[in-house]
Amino acid sequence: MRADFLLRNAGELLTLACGPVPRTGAAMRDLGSVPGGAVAAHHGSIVAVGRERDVVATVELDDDATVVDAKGVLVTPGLIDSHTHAVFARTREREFAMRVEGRSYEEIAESGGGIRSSVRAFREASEDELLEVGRSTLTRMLSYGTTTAEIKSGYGLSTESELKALRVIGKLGEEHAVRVVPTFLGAHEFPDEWRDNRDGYVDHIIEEMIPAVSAAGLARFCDVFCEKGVFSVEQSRRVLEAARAAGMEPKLHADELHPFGAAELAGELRARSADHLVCVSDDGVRALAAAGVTAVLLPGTTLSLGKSAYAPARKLIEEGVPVALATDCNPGSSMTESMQIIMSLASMALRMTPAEALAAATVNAAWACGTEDVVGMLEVGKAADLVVWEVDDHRAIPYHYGVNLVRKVVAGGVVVRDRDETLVV
Ligand code: IZC
Ligand code: ZN
Repeated sequence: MRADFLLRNAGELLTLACGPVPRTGAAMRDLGSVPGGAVAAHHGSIVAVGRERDVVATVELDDDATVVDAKGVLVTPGLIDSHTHAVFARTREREFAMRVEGRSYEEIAESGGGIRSSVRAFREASEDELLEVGRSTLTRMLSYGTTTAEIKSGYGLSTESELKALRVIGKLGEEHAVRVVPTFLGAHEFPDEWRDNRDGYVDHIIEEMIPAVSAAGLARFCDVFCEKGVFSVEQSRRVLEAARAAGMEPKLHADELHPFGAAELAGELRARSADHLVCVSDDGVRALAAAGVTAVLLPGTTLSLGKSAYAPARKLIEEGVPVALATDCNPGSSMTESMQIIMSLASMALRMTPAEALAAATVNAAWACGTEDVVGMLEVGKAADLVVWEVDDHRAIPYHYGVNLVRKVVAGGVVVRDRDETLVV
C-alpha cells in the first residue's frame, strides 16, 4: 500500500472508530484509543491507522512523503463545527454591548437590530467582500482545529441574496482547506419587505427560493429558525417538507428561547438535527430519541446571550439522543470560531464528560452535517484530517480553556497549520 503521508509517534491516538454512527448513551465515551499510534494516507485518504509498527509494516512510503512526528502527544480527528452562520458582512458588537447593559436579543431584534441589521449589510456587500470575511473566519477556525464546517445562508432573505450567500459558501468550500457543508436558511427571519405578510414570505420561500436553490444544487440541508416570534411550527413544517421534496434534508433551530414544540416537529419530520434545545420539553426529548434526531448543542450562544440555563445535555444523553456540539459562529449571538471553548463549555456548563465532548465535536458532529462517510473518525477510507495537540490527554482540552491547544492541523493529508514553525522563541 503506497502512502504519501505518515503521522507517527502519537502518545495517544484517538480514532473514534469504535462503534455505530451517530454515537448514543455510554458509547459517547468510547474514543477508540490506540497508544503509540500512527496514521498513513495517500492522496488525502487514510490507508492505514493503528499501532505504529503495524502501520509502518503495511505501507510503502513515497520518497517525498510528508512525515509528521507527533512527539508523543495526543492526536485526534479534525474537529467538526456542525452549525455556523460564518458568512456575514459585518459584526454586531454594538448589540453585544447593549445586551451586556440589559437589553434582550429579542428586544434588539424587534427594534430593527438583530438578524435584519445583518441582512441590510449583507445585501449591499459584494461576493468578493463576503468571500474575504468568510476566508478569514474559516482560517481562524482551522487554527483552532476545525477541519469541517457547516455554513448556513440566511442573511440574504431574498432569492437573489440567498443565492449570493450560497455561491460564496460554495466557493469557500472549493478554495479553503476547511471542508464546507452548505445549508439553505431562507427561513431565518422575516425580511423588512415581508414583515406584514409572513405567510406570503413562507409561500415565497416554497415557490421561488427552494426551487432556485435546488436547481442550482447549492445546498445539502435546509434549516428553519422555528421559534416564538419567528417561524411557527406550521410554517416551519411547510418549508421543511417542500425542501425535502426538492432534495434538501431538514434541520431546525429548535426551542432555543422558549418551549415551542420545535423538537417535536424535528422528530415528526425525522430531521437530521435539532439545534439549540435550551428550552426543549420532555416530550420533545422523547421525540428526538424515538426518531434518532441528533441534538446539536450550542453552549457558546447561551453564554454569549448571558443566560443562566443551558441545554439539558445529560437528559438528552440519558434518553439516548445523539449529541453533537457546534459554535453557532455568527455575529449576533455567538462570535467564536473555537470548538475548543465550546468543548470547555460542554464540560463546565452542560456537564458533558471530556470524552463525550470530543465525540460530540467529531463523530456525532460529522453525522449532524452529513459528512460521516468522509470525516469524524480515523479509519481506512476516511479523510486524513487530524489535530496534533499540545497536550497528551484528551481531558486537558476542555480543562485548559480560553487558549489554543492545537499544535498542528492536517487536512486531507496536508499539514495546513503548524504552530511549531511559527514559534520564534
Ligand atoms: O445573526 O443573530 N439565532 N440566528 C438564530 C442567529 C441567532 C444569528 C444572528
Ligand atoms: Zn444558528
